[in-house]
Amino acid sequence: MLLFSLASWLLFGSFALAGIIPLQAETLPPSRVIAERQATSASPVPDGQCTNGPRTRNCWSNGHSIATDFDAKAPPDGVTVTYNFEISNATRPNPDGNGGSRIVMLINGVYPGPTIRAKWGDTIIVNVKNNLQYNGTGIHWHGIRQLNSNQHDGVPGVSECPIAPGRTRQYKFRATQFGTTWYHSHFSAQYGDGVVGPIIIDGPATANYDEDLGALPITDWYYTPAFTLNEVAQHSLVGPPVPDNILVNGTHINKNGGGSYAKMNVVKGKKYRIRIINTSVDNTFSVSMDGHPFTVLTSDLVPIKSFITDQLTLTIGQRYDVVITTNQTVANYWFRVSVGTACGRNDIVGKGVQIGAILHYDGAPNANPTSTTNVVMRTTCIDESTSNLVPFVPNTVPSSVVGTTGRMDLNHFQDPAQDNLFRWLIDGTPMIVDWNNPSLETVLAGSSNFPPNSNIHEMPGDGWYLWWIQSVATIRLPHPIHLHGHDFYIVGSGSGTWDGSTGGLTFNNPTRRDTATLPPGGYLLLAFPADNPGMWLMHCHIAWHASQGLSVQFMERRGEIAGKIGDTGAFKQGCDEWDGYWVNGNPAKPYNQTDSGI
Ligand SMILES: *[C@@H]1O[C@H](CO)[C@@H](O)[C@H](O)[C@H]1NC(C)=O
Ligand SMILES: *[C@@H]1O[C@H](CO)[C@@H](O)[C@H](O)[C@H]1NC(C)=O
Ligand SMILES: *[C@@H]1O[C@H](CO)[C@@H](O)[C@H](O)[C@H]1NC(C)=O
Ligand SMILES: *[C@@H]1O[C@H](CO)[C@@H](O)[C@H](O)[C@H]1NC(C)=O
Ligand SMILES: *[C@@H]1O[C@H](CO)[C@@H](O)[C@H](O)[C@H]1NC(C)=O
Ligand SMILES: *[C@@H]1O[C@H](CO)[C@@H](O)[C@H](O)[C@H]1NC(C)=O
Ligand SMILES: [Cu+2]
Repeated sequence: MLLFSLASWLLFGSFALAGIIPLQAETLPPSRVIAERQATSASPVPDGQCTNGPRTRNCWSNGHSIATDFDAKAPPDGVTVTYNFEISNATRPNPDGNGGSRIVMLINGVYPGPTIRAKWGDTIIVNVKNNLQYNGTGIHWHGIRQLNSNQHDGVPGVSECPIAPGRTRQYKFRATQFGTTWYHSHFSAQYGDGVVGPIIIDGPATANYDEDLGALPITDWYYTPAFTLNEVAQHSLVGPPVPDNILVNGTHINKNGGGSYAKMNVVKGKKYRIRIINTSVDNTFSVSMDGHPFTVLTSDLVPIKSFITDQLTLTIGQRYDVVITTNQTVANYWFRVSVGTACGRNDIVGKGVQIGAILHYDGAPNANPTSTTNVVMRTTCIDESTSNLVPFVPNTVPSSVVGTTGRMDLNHFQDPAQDNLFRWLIDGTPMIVDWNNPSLETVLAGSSNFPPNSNIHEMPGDGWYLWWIQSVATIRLPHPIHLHGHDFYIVGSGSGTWDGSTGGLTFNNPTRRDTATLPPGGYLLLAFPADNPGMWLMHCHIAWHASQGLSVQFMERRGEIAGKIGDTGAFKQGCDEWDGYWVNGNPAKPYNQTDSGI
């Protein structure tokens, strides 16, 4: 208690006496709390016992709290949570009520897919059955660390063979971090057809709230199936097709005014947590809530020192958990969404309809809001400033990592001889996986004979690595870069070419997350330690760009991978099933692999 001032002692005296330190983001700087509660690897002091509640969200249980260094300390003991997914195609009306319908691919018949909910430390099992007639599948648990469980990362052609039609695969992994994330198919463009849903891992938080409204996935929506559009995108001279609309939590109005907005129901005088996820295929969004500034708690699965803002920009794959205070007049308020038109388009823009959702106070009429705002909604596609995204538990990247920088040049190529086939290139090659020969299979066989276009980068040692992604492309677009198996630390980013100097780079507690945007025509410097043996993908999360090859894979501590995976029976069975189903270029089959496969 030494570090508490007299004022906070008086304010929170009774809690403090009971050994509980409530965290009030507005009044108590998080830095103080961290001094009080932090457990570091250097000093593994167990956190005090306290119970998580509306006014003590920084607490968790059994010696774990928001200040626990989740890299250094094992997560709490948990239980096993099991979900069963069946993926089927179906013909459904468009969720924005535009009168049309289309073929979709759904998990258990719902869109977005079922929310997976577990607690920090739990083991999650998901049995995935592929009921699709012709497609393989594979589910990736975005942002989940998969520590020593590479074979459950769900990337066809990298960590598994796709799940063949009629077959079931069991994924099993531990929730070593907490917060909000999502899962999606990693089989070609399949998630754009509906195979996507939220994941919530309950844990402590850096600000208090009364109630959790749950996940709010925001996506672009197309009236045409993703596989059809993917072919268009791969041969387009004018860039990818324009999305027809956006959906907030699976619903929206259409440009003619039909359909309905998502509604968040609240009562006056409370604090609510909302978990915003960008599950787009192509669009970046900015979001704002009239009269209700956001207290931001996390960026991706990393708790941050909470800050207040009236607007957030999310590129694909990114998440922000926010708290709003319902301290306004009982009424309806717009949750506004703007599209990042600096990097993409959406047909709903400029049609005279409000884009977004509704915050509905109990007691207000059932009507559209009339609220207004002074916030000028962004149309840019750049990340939130890293100066706002300060991890709650600090980490330091050793500056010596600059000595081992690995450069990757990003470019593109369009081939007139192949019907203008468009490919994104890393160091001259697009990454194209071979579904029948996932790179993990090659490693397990003790071979280095990877298929061409594998774009493998080796991380042999157990230290830190710095990866320098440099755009040398004439098409200058932002790319949301996502890494599997790790969070990365954003040591630097900027426009133009990095000059190799360390001036302006951040080594002391840099922003840590799993998705960050490469600025148009610029560079991104990402550091992470090689502490998770496996084959891990790093790719652009714009689905079209991933299909067009914008990806690499890290081969991390190759010699230890087999030992971490242990029993390879399920892995081998999955490949036997797939090999029995799929031969690319088999004239007897209705479809071929035409893209990167991821
Ligand atoms: C499922 O997809 C196949 C192939 O695209 C199609 O022929 C069939 O009609 C679809 N089934 C439903 C229920 O939409
Ligand atoms: C997957 O299914 C879609 C829709 O039926 C089809 O267009 C695509 O070619 C299929 N892809 C593969 C590789 O089977
Ligand atoms: C989104 O919809 C789901 C399912 O209906 C619901 O549980 C959740 O609370 C909604 N999210 C928000 C933020 O309202
Ligand atoms: C999602 O990300 C994409 C691309 O990064 C972006 O264009 C879109 O505006 C984002 N959507 C939201 C709601 O932030
Ligand atoms: C409402 O709560 C926000 C914090 O979320 C605060 O910034 C604002 O001053 C409050 N407004 C009123 C009228 O109390
Ligand atoms: C798949 O590729 C093979 C070999 O190139 C070709 O004969 C066949 O027609 C293709 N099938 C489809 C559906 O495009
Ligand atoms: Cu991209």
